[in-house]
Amino acid sequence: MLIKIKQGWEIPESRATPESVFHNRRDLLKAMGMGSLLAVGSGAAPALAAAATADPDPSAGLYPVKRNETYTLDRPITDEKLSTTYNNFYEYSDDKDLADAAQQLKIRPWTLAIDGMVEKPMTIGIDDLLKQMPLEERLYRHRCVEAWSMAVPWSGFPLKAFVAMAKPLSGAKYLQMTTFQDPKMAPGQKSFFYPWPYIEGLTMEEATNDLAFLVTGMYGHPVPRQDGAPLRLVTPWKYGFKSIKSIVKFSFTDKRPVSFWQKLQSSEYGFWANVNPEVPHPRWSQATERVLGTGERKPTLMWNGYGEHVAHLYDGIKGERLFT
Ligand SMILES: Nc1nc2c(c(=O)[nH]1)N[C@H]1C(S)=C(S)[C@@H](COP(=O)(O)O)O[C@H]1N2
Ligand SMILES: [Mo]
Repeated sequence: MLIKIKQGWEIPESRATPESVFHNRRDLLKAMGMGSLLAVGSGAAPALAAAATADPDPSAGLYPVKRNETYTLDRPITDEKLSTTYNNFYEYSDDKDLADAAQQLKIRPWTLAIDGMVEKPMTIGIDDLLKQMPLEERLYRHRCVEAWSMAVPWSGFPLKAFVAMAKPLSGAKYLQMTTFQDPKMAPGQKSFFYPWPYIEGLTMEEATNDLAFLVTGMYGHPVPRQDGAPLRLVTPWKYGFKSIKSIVKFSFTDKRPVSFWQKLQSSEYGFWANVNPEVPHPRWSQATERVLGTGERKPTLMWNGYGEHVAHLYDGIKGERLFT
């Protein structure tokens, strides 16, 4: 068998991911015959079988929901077929083409834990939560740190409505969110290379900003597994990796969370990760973005175009890496 190790300059733009350094390392391990140590990916056949048998989503009857017209786009909505087949979800693959593999994700029963600095820790089932929360649709731009973008009609509810229900104590400064961990239904988690589970965090001011949105649907349907069913975050003024998928735990804390990507590569990924076209990633520019499905490159907007809603959150913060 011929194994070709890709050189950095041979990696096409679509693979200029935050993780391309790690791809190179993986390729090297594979070439050394140590690929089994990595144990990523289940292969296409089992994934397709899982797709055929995935249970239907019991929340389907809730959608479509009424659009909140406050949030408007400067570009067409990305084709649903594209945004649901070009994904980042490392629990399933480090390639974009993971929608079939993600059908292994079992989305019921699905229980959320709320713990840490709250009046009373609790758990709540996703369907009980859906009954209580004010569902609406919002059109948001979605900008990955890899410099591609989409425009998506998400359905869900403001994170601040969830925070109000959770009743955090006044000393809570951050909200830490955690993805499920179960290598049996997420083969990517068999890789010891990544610091599972996926974790993300926001300050309480960010979490209670109007824009922060918990997503349970998209394009008028329940959110598909590959996009983070049954519940994922969307913070459109930040790079996409902040938008943690398939959340199982919300922890209120006075300690700043250290996220998955930060643990892996803190020289490139930090806590804030706000979109700024003038601050390049260490390995590429953030000045423009590839608008998926259009063949077009557009200048990237400061705060991804959401400055009127969020710029003030950062007024008092000096000397921190707000944009990486
Ligand atoms: N649990 C988890 N959440 C995640 C990721 C992931 O690998 N695992 N990838 C992040 C990244 S890098 C991006 S760009 C977005 C992608 O969301 P989408 O596939 O719905 O476009 O999800 C984010 N949330
Ligand atoms: Mo991303």
